[in-house]
Amino acid sequence: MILKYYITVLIIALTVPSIKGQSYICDDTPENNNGECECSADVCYFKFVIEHLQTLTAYEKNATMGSPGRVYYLDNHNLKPATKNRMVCEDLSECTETHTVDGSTYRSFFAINKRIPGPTLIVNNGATVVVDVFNFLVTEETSIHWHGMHQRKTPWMDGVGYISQCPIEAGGSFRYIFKAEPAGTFWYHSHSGAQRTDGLFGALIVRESEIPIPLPAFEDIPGNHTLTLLDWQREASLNLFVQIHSSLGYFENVNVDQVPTAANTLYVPSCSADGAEIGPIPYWSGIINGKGKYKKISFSNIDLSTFNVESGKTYRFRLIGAQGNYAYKFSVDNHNLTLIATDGYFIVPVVVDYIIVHTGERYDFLLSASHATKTNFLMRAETLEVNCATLVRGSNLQYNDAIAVLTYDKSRVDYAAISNEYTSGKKTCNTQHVCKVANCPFKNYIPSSGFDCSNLHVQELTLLVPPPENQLPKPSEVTMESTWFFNFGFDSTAFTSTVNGRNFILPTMSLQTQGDGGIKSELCKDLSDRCQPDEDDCECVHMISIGSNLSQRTVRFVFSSLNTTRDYSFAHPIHLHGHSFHVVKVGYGSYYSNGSLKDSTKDLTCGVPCLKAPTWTDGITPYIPITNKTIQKDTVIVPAGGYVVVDFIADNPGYWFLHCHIEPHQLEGMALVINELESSKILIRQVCILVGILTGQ
Ligand SMILES: *[C@@H]1O[C@H](CO)[C@@H](O)[C@H](O)[C@H]1NC(C)=O
Ligand SMILES: *[C@@H]1O[C@H](CO)[C@@H](O)[C@H](O)[C@H]1NC(C)=O
Ligand SMILES: *[C@@H]1O[C@H](CO)[C@@H](O)[C@H](O)[C@H]1NC(C)=O
Ligand SMILES: *[C@@H]1O[C@H](CO)[C@@H](O)[C@H](O)[C@H]1NC(C)=O
Ligand SMILES: *[C@@H]1O[C@H](CO)[C@@H](O)[C@H](O)[C@H]1NC(C)=O
Ligand SMILES: *[C@@H]1O[C@H](CO)[C@@H](O)[C@H](O)[C@H]1NC(C)=O
Ligand SMILES: *[C@@H]1O[C@H](CO)[C@@H](O)[C@H](O)[C@H]1NC(C)=O
Ligand SMILES: [Cu+2]
Repeated sequence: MILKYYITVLIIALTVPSIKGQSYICDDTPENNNGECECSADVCYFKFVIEHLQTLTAYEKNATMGSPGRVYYLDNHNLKPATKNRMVCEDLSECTETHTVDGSTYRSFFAINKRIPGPTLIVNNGATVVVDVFNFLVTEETSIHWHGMHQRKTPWMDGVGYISQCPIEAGGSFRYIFKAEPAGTFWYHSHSGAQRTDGLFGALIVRESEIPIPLPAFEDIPGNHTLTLLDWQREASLNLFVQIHSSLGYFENVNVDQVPTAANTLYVPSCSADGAEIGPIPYWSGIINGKGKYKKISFSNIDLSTFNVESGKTYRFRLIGAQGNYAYKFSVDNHNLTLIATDGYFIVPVVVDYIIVHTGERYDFLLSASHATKTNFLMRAETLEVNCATLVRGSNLQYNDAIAVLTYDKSRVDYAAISNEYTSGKKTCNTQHVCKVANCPFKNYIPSSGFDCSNLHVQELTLLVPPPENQLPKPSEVTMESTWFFNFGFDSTAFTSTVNGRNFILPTMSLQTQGDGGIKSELCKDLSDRCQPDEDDCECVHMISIGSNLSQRTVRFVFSSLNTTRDYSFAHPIHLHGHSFHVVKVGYGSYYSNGSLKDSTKDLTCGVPCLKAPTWTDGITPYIPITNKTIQKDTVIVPAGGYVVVDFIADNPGYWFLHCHIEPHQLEGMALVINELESSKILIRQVCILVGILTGQ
């Protein structure tokens, strides 16, 4: 057994040439760097160069660190230099691309190969993906997580700093090697600090070996029709997070825009239709594939991402939720969306008007380009925000969106037409024409809203391709011993983000590669009680172990968002690394007739405050059926006041991160580690070191 592992690793290591002299599909040289890296080989080599750049700035292509750049702004869709005093980059073609981002906000971002977001990697199902990451940041460490990849037999390639690897220090490099599995729409992003929200991410598309027959024929051009959604902030994350935790905001009246000057008006949350809180970081702007429009910038002075189609054809589009904070409700003016996949699994197609995408989730849809005359259409990702007091999306919120252009005319985007469409072309949703919304994070909208979630909740979508019966979890195997409850909330003493009352802190060394032997004192494991009964401080390395006696057996996680101590509630998108779980049940709280949440679910019980794992209220493990159509995902929204039950088979040894994908929540401690099948730990550790030696890491 051990020998088999060593031989496998040895073969991998020996077949992978060294970094030096490697020729890559993609790197940061201009000729290789068009933002789309497609590879159809069995082994695909990519190179990522990570550095800090400034928006609206051009740099010399051969500039060394510290060289000046030149600041530009958009004027009637042309870049105009804002600084006269710098002689560099007079000729834009001599320089790096100028990233206008939201057309307004001058700030730093993380670039991969000088891009925001990073390149779209496209590989075949089952390919070996090799990515050499060079950290050219001045001070910060980084790591890259391959969101949704199962990393079977390679848990140390999962890219979570201090959990699956030592982070890549400034100036350092690291080679990721993993198998592209499963197939579908995935993405990669930094799992160090909040770098992801500053642009350190990109799409990872794994082409299916075959498209299931029941789907209609469609064009699948992932390099052209993948949309990453990101809510964009005025400041880089570091400033932002410092501000959230300070009583005084640092905003001054900068000429770009009027911003609130009174600190206490800065972080007033908005709500979703069920009255649950959204925020607290106020919405600034949104970008799709790195481009968007800050609301105060005119349509003549922006550059939007553009997606080309030809009339008469049907296309596959892929939506990737890369947001830091806000869920988006996505639609395309004058077009229906046929939802066909989520998180890498085809579903029985459903036709909808809107798809809600929270951070970490992916949705694929088909779009029929059926129009003959009109050529420019808006693609909109709107926040779910309404005013908390009225539950109506008032005028103060109506521009809280991220937009892009769908065009039938390759030759040009008509920004004047788009400007007009922005205000007049939006879908009409009312009691006469009710708009269908997929993936609602609550039970439903009220009928008068014109929106309807019925039969389109995530647990109501069904798999198109049934997995073999022997790969399905077995509900009859589920007992108290194989069920874990995780309440995501703000019930710690300091009302910060926790799971079961515990603020997760990173261990001092990487669990996967160094083992947990040295950090026993930092661990908290007993979920039946407060983590430190005698102290207020509940920070710890929160880890639970799925013991080897559950190997190949069904494990159940119950994610909840119970609001027990404060008069507010929150929907959390929860992501588990290393698995695609089956969403067997979603439970909701109770609601008033105005749609607002009345109370949390009564199916679960926890203390007040909830500082430990909840339990089933009646003390009995419910039998929850599963079928071979039950949806599979790796990220799922837990409704405010409700819960989600997910089942999976414990068959992937490793230390897997489980966390809320809202970045400030995750960083404050709404996270924990799953040590799956502990028995393989020592084996994995040795193999890991061996890989390191052989690949020169
Ligand atoms: C590269 O740098 C040199 C000076 O080091 C400069 O003369 C040259 O113009 C630069 N080339 C480009 C393409 O920016
Ligand atoms: C993708 O878009 C580019 C730019 O619009 C276009 O040149 C290319 O032909 C498109 N690819 C396919 C396969 O249609
Ligand atoms: C969208 O779907 C609805 C209901 O199936 C249909 O009535 C409508 O014509 C479709 N609209 C477009 C633009 O295809
Ligand atoms: C919704 O209805 C409940 C019960 O009537 C009321 O207490 C609550 O204030 C209402 N919420 C809003 C936002 O109108
Ligand atoms: C899926 O379940 C149905 C109903 O139980 C069964 O008829 C079918 O054979 C199953 N499919 C597979 C692939 O196991
Ligand atoms: C697995 O073993 C642990 C202790 O080694 C025990 O606490 C747990 O109940 C066992 N689980 C099952 C499902 O038997
Ligand atoms: C839970 O949230 C709802 C909606 O915000 C609120 O009405 C209720 O009072 C909260 N419950 C507690 C115990 O705070
Ligand atoms: Cu959260």
